[in-house]
Amino acid sequence: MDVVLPEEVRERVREARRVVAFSGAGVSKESGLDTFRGAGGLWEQMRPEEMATPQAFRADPAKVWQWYAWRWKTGSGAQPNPAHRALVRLEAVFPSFTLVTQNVDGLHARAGSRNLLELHGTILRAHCNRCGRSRDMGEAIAESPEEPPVCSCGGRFRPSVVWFGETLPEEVLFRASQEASSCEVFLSVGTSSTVYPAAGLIELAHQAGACLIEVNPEPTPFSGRMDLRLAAPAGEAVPALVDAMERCR
Ligand code: BJW
Ligand code: ZN
Repeated sequence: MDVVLPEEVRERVREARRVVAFSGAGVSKESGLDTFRGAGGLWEQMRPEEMATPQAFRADPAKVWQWYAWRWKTGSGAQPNPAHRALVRLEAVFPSFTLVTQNVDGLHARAGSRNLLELHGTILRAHCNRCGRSRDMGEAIAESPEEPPVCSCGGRFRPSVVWFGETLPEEVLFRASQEASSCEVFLSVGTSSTVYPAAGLIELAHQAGACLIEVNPEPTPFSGRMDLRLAAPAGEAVPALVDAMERCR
């Protein structure tokens, strides 16, 4: 795939010092991981409130633990794809580049992204719901695959992800909001842009006058505000877009 940047976008990319990319589940689709919403998505098989809420964990900890153990296993067998790898290259193109992800799968870090903010936590860690002690998720699953292991304090371990109704890690959200409000180019990749406060970052970048670029085969609530929309899978569109961005610097 070849991407030709419209003149106004090329100008903004050429001048940009601060750039933010914002990613969602669609970026890991071509690594073999399911998205949440849409055809074949995880929420087609079950409702979010059955799995991704503190109430669900209290009601049936074993069911929720087993679902995350399955997701951890699928994720640890997956490999970063060309979209993850192309996003790493942007760190060398702009003086400041921040990757803000909603994904918990750890694939951006495994691809080599370093300036990375994980808004919804990580499935690679677990923590105690009483004392907060943190441990490796793989080790916790190996010790107790069927139900959440019990902590020495009597609490239970849970995946270190952010469920509905829970607040996002304060410092991470603060830094992401600052980057979105001060960037000149904002690239949104593979997210339905429907979950808040994460999706609000697009709004912040828009208010700050950033040039907005979206990569998603399907339209999102923010598509109408984009300066450039690439309706193609991330694994094809992101490497081609990064090539085009590099060419105009
Ligand atoms: C491709 C592709 C390819 C496919 N290439 N693209 C009413 C109004 C407004 C807000 C609320 C409300 N009621 C409740 C809220 C708040 C709530 C919320 O936003 N709800 C909305 C759904 C309405 N938010 C929260 O609860 C947040 N906390 C909070 O607000 O705290 C304050 C508060 C406290 C108490 C009460 C109220 C407020 C927390 C949100 C946590 C989200 N957690 C999850 C689960 C994480 C753990 C896990 O992984 O299991 O995070 S939900 C899930 O959605 C996950 C994702 O990070 C997140 C976003 O999804 P994402 O990444 O966009 O994926 P999809 O599947 O939606 O989209 C994939 C896209 O990829 C699609 O567009 C495809 O087209 C595209 N695609 N193939 C490129 N090859
Ligand atoms: Zn504990």
